[in-house]
Amino acid sequence: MNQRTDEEALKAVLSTLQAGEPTLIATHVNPDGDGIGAALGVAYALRKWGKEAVLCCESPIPSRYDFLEGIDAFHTPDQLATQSFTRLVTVDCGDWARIGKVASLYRPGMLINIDHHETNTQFGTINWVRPQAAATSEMVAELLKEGGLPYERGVATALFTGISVDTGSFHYSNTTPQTMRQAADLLENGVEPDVVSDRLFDTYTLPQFQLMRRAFDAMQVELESKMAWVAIPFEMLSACGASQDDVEGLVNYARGIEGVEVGLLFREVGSNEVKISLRSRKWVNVAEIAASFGGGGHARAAGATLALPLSEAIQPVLSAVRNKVAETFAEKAR
Ligand SMILES: [Mn+2]
Repeated sequence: MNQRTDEEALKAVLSTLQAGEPTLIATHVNPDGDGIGAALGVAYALRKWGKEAVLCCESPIPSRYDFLEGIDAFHTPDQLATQSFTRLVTVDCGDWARIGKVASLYRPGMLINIDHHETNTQFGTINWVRPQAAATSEMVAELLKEGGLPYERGVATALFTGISVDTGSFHYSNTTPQTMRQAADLLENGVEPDVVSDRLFDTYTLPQFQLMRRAFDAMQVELESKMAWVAIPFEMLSACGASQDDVEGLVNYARGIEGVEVGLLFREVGSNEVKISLRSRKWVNVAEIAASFGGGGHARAAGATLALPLSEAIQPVLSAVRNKVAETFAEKAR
């Protein structure tokens, strides 16, 4: 496969989207604001060009994104089971497995992979992968501009939401001048930043609050290994009436403790399935740790899924993190 430059990839995505129909647009399982915002952005572009766009995600869309225009257009693969598509756009998916059951709707034809994960496996027919982008939504915002489309308030809000989520409200090191310029462009088109941040960062449900209480209590801090971690068994969720989605932000509190370099969260999702989320403060490349367990992500935020019971998943991951922290700081001291 020929390697396109970033600009060539953007142009190829643009001309391919404008040419064909209908197109299935998918984001990853357990979707986040970036995948959702980027998907809504691509759907908006296709509709503006008079093309049919169908949105799909294996998991339900978390209710906190209800305020986004067009959010009801997301289908589950089951709802589309009688259909198939030869054109597919994946957004914010580092590898093919991330779209989960949506894959069953695709008959190989044209696969456009738009993503910003450094670990992206280039699984598309056209791969537009830009690791230096803070968010896939940032890339899609550029795609719209390049395609000559206006940022209507609804789509601007969706894309701003995506950028906001992946930068932790413009906190993280991935926030570049380009990110800010792109966000500013969106703000000029009617985005209400207070509404977005209230929904994303400053509101939690009562079950979510109960879960935070318990998770904080269970958090283990190992300052010698510059790590804090917590395991969320099923029972903890059900006791609080919380959902899997409510677990998402907890790992940031682990990393937030002074002296901690890596925050780590284990989440039991099945009797033989554990998700791990990793966050680092400044030095440790957690994407490498995640990759060693079959996952991926970014240097400061990554994750993986382990086919093990919770009790067996914890020790190997803790060892890997301890080793990586020790190695990173030994190198740094050299
Ligand atoms: Mn993203």
